[in-house]
Amino acid sequence: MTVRSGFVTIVGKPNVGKSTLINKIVGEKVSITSSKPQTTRHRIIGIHTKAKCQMVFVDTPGLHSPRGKALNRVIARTAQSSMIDVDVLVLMITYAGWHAADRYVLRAVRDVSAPVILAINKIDRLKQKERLLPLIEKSANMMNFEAIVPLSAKSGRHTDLLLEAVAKLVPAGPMYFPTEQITDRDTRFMLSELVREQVFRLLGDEIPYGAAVRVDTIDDQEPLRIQAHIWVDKKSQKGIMLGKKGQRIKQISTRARHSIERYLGRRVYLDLVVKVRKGWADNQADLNSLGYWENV
Ligand SMILES: Nc1nc2c(ncn2[C@@H]2O[C@H](COP(=O)(O)OP(=O)(O)OP(=O)(O)O)[C@@H](O)[C@H]2O)c(=O)[nH]1
Ligand SMILES: [Mg+2]
Repeated sequence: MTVRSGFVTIVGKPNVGKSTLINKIVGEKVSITSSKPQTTRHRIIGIHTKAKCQMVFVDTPGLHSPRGKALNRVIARTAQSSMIDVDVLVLMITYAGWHAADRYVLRAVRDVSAPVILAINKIDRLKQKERLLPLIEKSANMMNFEAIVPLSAKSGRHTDLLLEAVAKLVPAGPMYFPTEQITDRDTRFMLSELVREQVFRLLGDEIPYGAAVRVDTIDDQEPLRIQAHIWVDKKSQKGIMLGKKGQRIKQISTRARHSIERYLGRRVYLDLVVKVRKGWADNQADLNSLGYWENV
Protein backbone atom coordinates (compact mmCIF):
# COMPACT_ATOMS: atom_id res chain seq x y z
CA MET A 1 0.00 0.00 0.00
CA THR A 2 1.47 3.36 -0.97
CA VAL A 3 1.94 5.93 1.74
CA ARG A 4 -0.13 9.06 1.30
CA SER A 5 0.11 12.33 3.08
CA GLY A 6 -1.26 15.83 2.70
CA PHE A 7 -2.17 19.17 4.21
CA VAL A 8 -5.88 19.85 4.66
CA THR A 9 -6.86 23.41 5.56
CA ILE A 10 -10.21 24.13 7.18
CA VAL A 11 -11.57 27.58 6.38
CA GLY A 12 -14.80 29.31 7.22
CA LYS A 13 -16.20 32.43 8.81
CA PRO A 14 -15.62 32.87 12.56
CA ASN A 15 -17.55 30.59 14.95
CA VAL A 16 -18.72 27.89 12.50
CA GLY A 17 -16.88 25.13 14.42
CA LYS A 18 -13.51 24.69 12.70
CA SER A 19 -11.50 24.19 15.89
CA THR A 20 -14.14 21.89 17.38
CA LEU A 21 -13.83 19.70 14.28
CA ILE A 22 -10.03 19.51 14.44
CA ASN A 23 -10.18 18.48 18.10
CA LYS A 24 -12.78 15.82 17.32
CA ILE A 25 -10.71 14.40 14.46
CA VAL A 26 -7.49 14.32 16.50
CA GLY A 27 -9.27 13.06 19.62
CA GLU A 28 -7.52 15.59 21.85
CA LYS A 29 -7.61 19.32 22.36
CA VAL A 30 -5.10 20.97 20.05
CA SER A 31 -7.08 24.15 19.41
CA ILE A 32 -9.17 26.21 21.82
CA THR A 33 -12.87 26.86 21.25
CA SER A 34 -15.53 29.22 22.54
CA SER A 35 -18.93 30.55 21.59
CA LYS A 36 -17.32 33.88 20.65
CA PRO A 37 -16.22 34.59 17.08
CA GLN A 38 -12.48 34.98 16.42
CA THR A 39 -11.34 32.67 19.18
CA THR A 40 -8.57 31.15 17.05
CA ARG A 41 -5.73 33.58 16.37
CA HIS A 42 -3.01 31.22 15.15
CA ARG A 43 -2.45 28.61 12.52
CA ILE A 44 -2.71 25.32 14.38
CA ILE A 45 -2.33 21.82 13.06
CA GLY A 46 -4.00 18.59 14.14
CA ILE A 47 -2.54 15.42 12.65
CA HIS A 48 -4.61 12.33 11.87
CA THR A 49 -2.64 9.27 10.80
CA LYS A 50 -4.29 5.98 9.92
CA ALA A 51 -3.48 3.07 7.63
CA LYS A 52 -0.55 4.73 5.86
CA CYS A 53 -2.51 7.92 5.23
CA GLN A 54 -1.53 11.07 7.07
CA MET A 55 -3.87 14.06 7.00
CA VAL A 56 -2.43 17.22 8.47
CA PHE A 57 -5.46 19.37 9.29
CA VAL A 58 -4.77 23.07 9.52
CA ASP A 59 -7.05 25.13 11.74
CA THR A 60 -7.25 28.77 10.75
CA PRO A 61 -8.65 31.92 12.30
CA GLY A 62 -12.11 32.65 10.90
CA LEU A 63 -11.65 34.35 7.57
CA HIS A 64 -12.57 38.02 7.52
CA SER A 65 -11.36 41.08 5.67
CA PRO A 66 -8.11 42.50 7.14
CA ARG A 67 -9.08 45.76 8.84
CA GLY A 68 -8.15 47.69 11.93
CA LYS A 69 -5.33 46.93 14.33
CA ALA A 70 -2.09 45.16 13.44
CA LEU A 71 -3.31 42.09 15.33
CA ASN A 72 -6.36 41.81 13.08
CA ARG A 73 -4.23 42.14 9.99
CA VAL A 74 -1.81 39.43 11.18
CA ILE A 75 -4.76 37.14 11.99
CA ALA A 76 -6.41 37.71 8.60
CA ARG A 77 -3.12 37.08 6.78
CA THR A 78 -2.57 33.88 8.76
CA ALA A 79 -5.94 32.60 7.54
CA GLN A 80 -5.26 33.66 3.95
CA SER A 81 -1.77 32.19 3.80
CA SER A 82 -2.98 28.84 5.18
CA MET A 83 -4.74 28.30 1.88
CA ILE A 84 -1.54 28.44 -0.14
CA ASP A 85 0.14 25.15 -1.07
CA VAL A 86 -2.42 22.82 0.46
CA ASP A 87 -3.67 19.53 -0.94
CA VAL A 88 -7.29 19.79 0.15
CA LEU A 89 -9.51 22.59 1.42
CA VAL A 90 -12.50 22.04 3.67
CA LEU A 91 -14.87 24.98 3.55
CA MET A 92 -17.13 25.00 6.60
CA ILE A 93 -20.54 26.62 6.88
CA THR A 94 -23.44 25.70 9.17
CA TYR A 95 -26.92 24.34 8.55
CA ALA A 96 -28.11 27.97 8.76
CA GLY A 97 -26.93 28.45 5.19
CA TRP A 98 -24.95 30.97 3.19
CA HIS A 99 -24.58 34.36 4.83
CA ALA A 100 -22.54 37.28 3.51
CA ALA A 101 -19.53 36.23 5.61
CA ASP A 102 -19.69 32.68 4.17
CA ARG A 103 -19.80 34.07 0.63
CA TYR A 104 -16.70 36.13 1.44
CA VAL A 105 -14.89 32.89 2.31
CA LEU A 106 -16.24 31.19 -0.81
CA ARG A 107 -14.77 33.94 -2.99
CA ALA A 108 -11.35 33.46 -1.34
CA VAL A 109 -11.59 29.69 -1.82
CA ARG A 110 -12.43 30.04 -5.51
CA ASP A 111 -8.96 31.51 -6.14
CA VAL A 112 -7.23 28.42 -4.74
CA SER A 113 -6.34 25.53 -7.03
CA ALA A 114 -6.77 22.76 -4.40
CA PRO A 115 -9.93 20.59 -4.44
CA VAL A 116 -12.62 21.82 -2.05
CA ILE A 117 -14.99 19.83 0.18
CA LEU A 118 -17.97 21.57 1.76
CA ALA A 119 -18.72 20.68 5.38
CA ILE A 120 -22.13 21.74 6.70
CA ASN A 121 -21.72 21.81 10.47
CA LYS A 122 -23.92 21.83 13.58
CA ILE A 123 -26.56 19.49 12.14
CA ASP A 124 -27.26 18.27 15.69
CA ARG A 125 -29.16 21.55 16.08
CA LEU A 126 -31.41 20.75 13.14
CA LYS A 127 -34.51 18.77 14.09
CA GLN A 128 -35.78 18.12 10.57
CA LYS A 129 -32.83 16.77 8.66
CA GLU A 130 -34.71 16.97 5.34
CA ARG A 131 -34.28 20.72 5.57
CA LEU A 132 -30.66 20.11 4.57
CA LEU A 133 -31.60 18.96 1.07
CA PRO A 134 -32.33 22.40 -0.41
CA LEU A 135 -29.11 23.73 1.16
CA ILE A 136 -27.08 20.88 -0.34
CA GLU A 137 -28.63 21.50 -3.74
CA LYS A 138 -28.05 25.24 -3.56
CA SER A 139 -24.43 24.69 -2.46
CA ALA A 140 -23.77 22.28 -5.31
CA ASN A 141 -24.78 25.04 -7.72
CA MET A 142 -22.44 27.57 -6.14
CA MET A 143 -19.21 25.70 -6.74
CA ASN A 144 -17.95 22.38 -7.97
CA PHE A 145 -17.33 20.80 -4.55
CA GLU A 146 -15.59 17.41 -4.45
CA ALA A 147 -18.07 16.37 -1.77
CA ILE A 148 -20.70 17.94 0.46
CA VAL A 149 -20.76 16.50 3.98
CA PRO A 150 -23.33 17.53 6.61
CA LEU A 151 -21.89 16.76 10.05
CA SER A 152 -21.69 17.65 13.70
CA ALA A 153 -18.19 18.55 14.87
CA LYS A 154 -19.45 18.55 18.43
CA SER A 155 -21.04 15.09 18.55
CA GLY A 156 -18.73 13.62 15.90
CA ARG A 157 -21.65 12.53 13.71
CA HIS A 158 -20.50 11.98 10.11
CA THR A 159 -16.97 13.21 10.76
CA ASP A 160 -15.92 9.75 9.51
CA LEU A 161 -17.57 10.58 6.18
CA LEU A 162 -15.56 13.77 5.99
CA LEU A 163 -12.35 11.85 6.69
CA GLU A 164 -13.21 9.39 3.91
CA ALA A 165 -13.86 12.21 1.45
CA VAL A 166 -10.59 13.92 2.39
CA ALA A 167 -8.58 10.66 2.25
CA LYS A 168 -9.58 10.17 -1.39
CA LEU A 169 -7.89 13.46 -2.27
CA VAL A 170 -4.64 13.03 -0.35
CA PRO A 171 -1.69 12.53 -2.72
CA ALA A 172 0.98 9.82 -2.53
CA GLY A 173 4.10 10.87 -0.67
CA PRO A 174 6.04 10.35 2.54
CA MET A 175 4.50 11.37 5.87
CA TYR A 176 5.36 14.83 7.14
CA PHE A 177 5.26 13.87 10.82
CA PRO A 178 5.91 10.79 12.98
CA THR A 179 2.74 8.67 13.20
CA GLU A 180 2.14 9.37 16.92
CA GLN A 181 2.46 13.18 16.65
CA ILE A 182 -0.80 15.17 16.87
CA THR A 183 0.32 18.80 16.67
CA ASP A 184 3.43 20.94 16.20
CA ARG A 185 2.94 23.46 18.99
CA ASP A 186 5.00 23.36 22.16
CA THR A 187 3.71 23.13 25.74
CA ARG A 188 4.24 26.83 26.50
CA PHE A 189 2.01 27.79 23.58
CA MET A 190 -0.72 25.34 24.60
CA LEU A 191 -0.67 26.58 28.19
CA SER A 192 -1.13 30.20 27.13
CA GLU A 193 -3.97 29.14 24.83
CA LEU A 194 -5.72 27.21 27.61
CA VAL A 195 -5.67 30.36 29.75
CA ARG A 196 -6.91 32.47 26.82
CA GLU A 197 -9.72 29.96 26.27
CA GLN A 198 -11.10 30.73 29.73
CA VAL A 199 -10.75 34.47 29.13
CA PHE A 200 -12.91 34.00 26.02
CA ARG A 201 -15.38 31.74 27.77
CA LEU A 202 -15.82 33.65 31.02
CA LEU A 203 -15.79 37.30 30.00
CA GLY A 204 -18.42 39.38 28.20
CA ASP A 205 -18.39 40.51 24.64
CA GLU A 206 -15.56 42.97 24.33
CA ILE A 207 -12.79 42.27 26.84
CA PRO A 208 -11.43 39.05 25.25
CA TYR A 209 -10.50 40.91 22.09
CA GLY A 210 -8.34 43.32 24.06
CA ALA A 211 -6.59 40.49 25.90
CA ALA A 212 -3.57 38.31 25.24
CA VAL A 213 -1.81 35.72 27.37
CA ARG A 214 1.88 35.10 27.82
CA VAL A 215 3.32 32.28 29.88
CA ASP A 216 6.46 33.66 31.46
CA THR A 217 7.80 30.89 33.66
CA ILE A 218 7.30 27.15 33.94
CA ASP A 219 9.06 25.75 36.97
CA ASP A 220 9.31 21.98 37.06
CA GLN A 221 8.43 21.29 40.69
CA GLU A 222 5.63 19.25 42.21
CA PRO A 223 3.06 20.67 41.56
CA LEU A 224 4.28 22.29 38.33
CA ARG A 225 4.45 26.07 38.83
CA ILE A 226 3.28 28.22 35.95
CA GLN A 227 3.28 32.00 35.91
CA ALA A 228 1.39 33.77 33.15
CA HIS A 229 0.48 37.36 32.36
CA ILE A 230 -2.80 38.42 30.86
CA TRP A 231 -2.25 41.60 28.89
CA VAL A 232 -5.11 44.03 28.57
CA ASP A 233 -5.28 47.24 26.60
CA LYS A 234 -6.87 49.58 29.15
CA LYS A 235 -7.00 50.12 32.88
CA SER A 236 -10.80 49.72 32.83
CA GLN A 237 -10.34 46.26 31.28
CA LYS A 238 -8.06 45.26 34.12
CA GLY A 239 -10.82 46.04 36.63
CA ILE A 240 -13.30 43.91 34.72
CA MET A 241 -10.80 41.07 34.34
CA LEU A 242 -10.15 41.07 38.10
CA GLY A 243 -13.83 41.40 39.02
CA LYS A 244 -15.32 42.28 42.40
CA LYS A 245 -12.85 41.28 45.11
CA GLY A 246 -10.85 39.44 42.45
CA GLN A 247 -13.65 36.92 41.90
CA ARG A 248 -13.44 36.93 38.11
CA ILE A 249 -9.71 36.30 37.81
CA LYS A 250 -10.02 33.63 40.45
CA GLN A 251 -12.65 31.85 38.36
CA ILE A 252 -10.52 32.14 35.19
CA SER A 253 -7.52 30.85 37.08
CA THR A 254 -9.33 27.86 38.60
CA ARG A 255 -10.86 26.76 35.29
CA ALA A 256 -7.61 27.27 33.40
CA ARG A 257 -5.73 25.27 36.04
CA HIS A 258 -8.18 22.39 35.70
CA SER A 259 -7.89 22.34 31.95
CA ILE A 260 -4.08 22.54 32.10
CA GLU A 261 -4.02 19.69 34.62
CA ARG A 262 -6.18 17.59 32.27
CA TYR A 263 -3.90 18.48 29.38
CA LEU A 264 -0.64 17.68 31.18
CA GLY A 265 -1.94 14.89 33.38
CA ARG A 266 -0.30 16.33 36.49
CA ARG A 267 -0.98 18.80 39.27
CA VAL A 268 -0.38 22.46 38.58
CA TYR A 269 -0.04 25.70 40.53
CA LEU A 270 -1.10 28.57 38.26
CA ASP A 271 -0.27 32.18 39.05
CA LEU A 272 -2.11 34.67 36.79
CA VAL A 273 -1.18 38.36 36.77
CA VAL A 274 -3.19 40.96 34.85
CA LYS A 275 -1.10 43.70 33.31
CA VAL A 276 -2.14 46.83 31.41
CA ARG A 277 -0.13 47.09 28.22
CA LYS A 278 -1.60 49.96 26.21
CA GLY A 279 -1.75 49.44 22.46
CA TRP A 280 -0.24 45.92 22.44
CA ALA A 281 -2.59 44.83 19.64
CA ASP A 282 -1.17 47.53 17.38
CA ASN A 283 2.49 47.19 18.32
CA GLN A 284 4.58 44.84 16.20
CA ALA A 285 7.19 44.18 18.90
CA ASP A 286 4.49 43.26 21.41
CA LEU A 287 2.78 41.03 18.85
CA ASN A 288 6.06 39.24 18.15
CA SER A 289 6.71 38.65 21.83
CA LEU A 290 3.20 37.14 22.11
CA GLY A 291 3.85 34.79 19.20
CA TYR A 292 1.56 36.54 16.72
CA TRP A 293 3.25 36.37 13.40
CA GLU A 294 2.05 35.19 10.08
CA ASN A 295 3.06 31.54 9.84
CA VAL A 296 2.84 29.69 6.57
N1 LIG B 1 -24.39 22.52 18.45
C1 LIG B 1 -23.16 22.53 17.94
N2 LIG B 1 -22.28 23.47 18.32
C2 LIG B 1 -21.04 23.44 17.76
C3 LIG B 1 -20.67 22.45 16.80
N3 LIG B 1 -19.39 22.70 16.44
C4 LIG B 1 -19.00 23.78 17.14
N4 LIG B 1 -19.98 24.23 17.94
C5 LIG B 1 -19.96 25.38 18.85
O1 LIG B 1 -19.76 26.56 18.10
C6 LIG B 1 -18.94 27.48 18.82
C7 LIG B 1 -17.75 27.86 17.98
O2 LIG B 1 -16.89 26.73 17.82
P1 LIG B 1 -15.36 26.88 17.42
O3 LIG B 1 -14.85 25.52 17.12
O4 LIG B 1 -14.64 27.71 18.43
O5 LIG B 1 -15.52 27.72 16.07
P2 LIG B 1 -14.38 28.26 15.07
O6 LIG B 1 -14.92 28.14 13.70
O7 LIG B 1 -13.09 27.60 15.35
O8 LIG B 1 -14.36 29.79 15.49
P3 LIG B 1 -13.15 30.88 15.31
O9 LIG B 1 -11.89 30.28 15.83
O10 LIG B 1 -13.63 32.00 16.17
O11 LIG B 1 -13.12 31.21 13.86
C8 LIG B 1 -18.56 26.78 20.12
O12 LIG B 1 -19.45 27.22 21.12
C9 LIG B 1 -18.77 25.31 19.80
O13 LIG B 1 -19.08 24.53 20.95
C10 LIG B 1 -21.63 21.45 16.45
O14 LIG B 1 -21.41 20.54 15.65
N5 LIG B 1 -22.85 21.55 17.05
MG1 LIG C 1 -11.32 28.37 15.96
